[in-house]
Amino acid sequence: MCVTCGCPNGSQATIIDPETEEIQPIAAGSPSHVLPDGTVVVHTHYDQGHDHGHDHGHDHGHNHQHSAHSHDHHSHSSDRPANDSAIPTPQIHANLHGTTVELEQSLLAKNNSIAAHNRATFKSKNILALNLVSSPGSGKTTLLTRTIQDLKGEIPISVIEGDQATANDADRIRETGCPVVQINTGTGCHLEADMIDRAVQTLQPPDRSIVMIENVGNLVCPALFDLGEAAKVAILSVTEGEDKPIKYPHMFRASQVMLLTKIDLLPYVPFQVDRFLAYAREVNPHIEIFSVSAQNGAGLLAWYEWLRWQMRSRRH
Ligand SMILES: Nc1nc2c(ncn2[C@@H]2O[C@H](COP(=O)(O)OP(=O)(O)OP(=O)(O)O)[C@@H](O)[C@H]2O)c(=O)[nH]1
Ligand SMILES: [Zn+2]
Ligand SMILES: [Zn+2]
Ligand SMILES: [Zn+2]
Repeated sequence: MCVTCGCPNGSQATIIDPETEEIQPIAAGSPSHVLPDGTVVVHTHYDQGHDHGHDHGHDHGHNHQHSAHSHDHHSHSSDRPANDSAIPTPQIHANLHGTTVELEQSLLAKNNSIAAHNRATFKSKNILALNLVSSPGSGKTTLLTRTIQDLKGEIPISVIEGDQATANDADRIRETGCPVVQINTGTGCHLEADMIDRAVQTLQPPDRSIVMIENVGNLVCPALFDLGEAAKVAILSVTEGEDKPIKYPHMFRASQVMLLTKIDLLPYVPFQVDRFLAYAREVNPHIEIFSVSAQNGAGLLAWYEWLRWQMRSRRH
């Protein structure tokens, strides 16, 4: 479950290898329970396929029990319709019992430990992993395909594509000849560290390469989840308005780099670059900003220089 928006992500996440067209479920981050003491228990029911009521006997190998836990959800929820079965149970628990804080801590702690494992893997192979975060449609995939083409033969790049559904972006990346896996998060609004772990096992990126992770288009939830990347790279296009950094400060604070994209459209949209830079530095004085157009190539050399410099500083 996403601790920000409460969406029951993870339960339908899949990983797709476009080369083999093999689709596999990603098991972690699945149905979770908040026990009366606030402990969160997360486990997977992939091959169970059953509806997760609380009155079933847990005969499939969990290490927790629900005996102290037989309250009627509906008795608490006078503000909800009686047929609220679509609302995820852990969310109801957290709302009713004020355990949101524990839930957040437990889920993020689990994610962070897998992220640390990913980071160690990347470090041991001198891999630069970048987590591209933005609103939907800011131009992430277009920027990636152009970057891959322009740096071909110089720096090996592979891509982990995150979207709720379809393999469209992975197909676009694959056309450039770049190794790619697609992660479909189903109802989920962001990628999590365990998904990256699985994707890296499939991709097997070479030493001294770049792994670009295109996160699900969403300026809120991906800010919370460390994937083990070296840096989050926020992407904002000039059609979105210059005040996004102050409206979504967490995302811009969590990012070390920002690309202002689609600058070829500046003559046609009311976007004040100076004001945008001031807002961005207000929320994150250290953020590095590159203004680019993946369409006409403006500004891309500075972005490539940054990537080269990051790769050089990784050598040991
Ligand atoms: N004018 C202009 N259009 C661009 C540029 N970059 C991307 N676009 C267009 O913006 C639209 C969205 O681009 P994508 O690359 O699919 O954006 P995305 O961030 O990958 O989208 P999601 O994966 O759906 O979040 C497409 O129509 C692109 O052609 C650019 O630099 N200039
Ligand atoms: Zn969310
Ligand atoms: Zn429960
Ligand atoms: Zn995309």
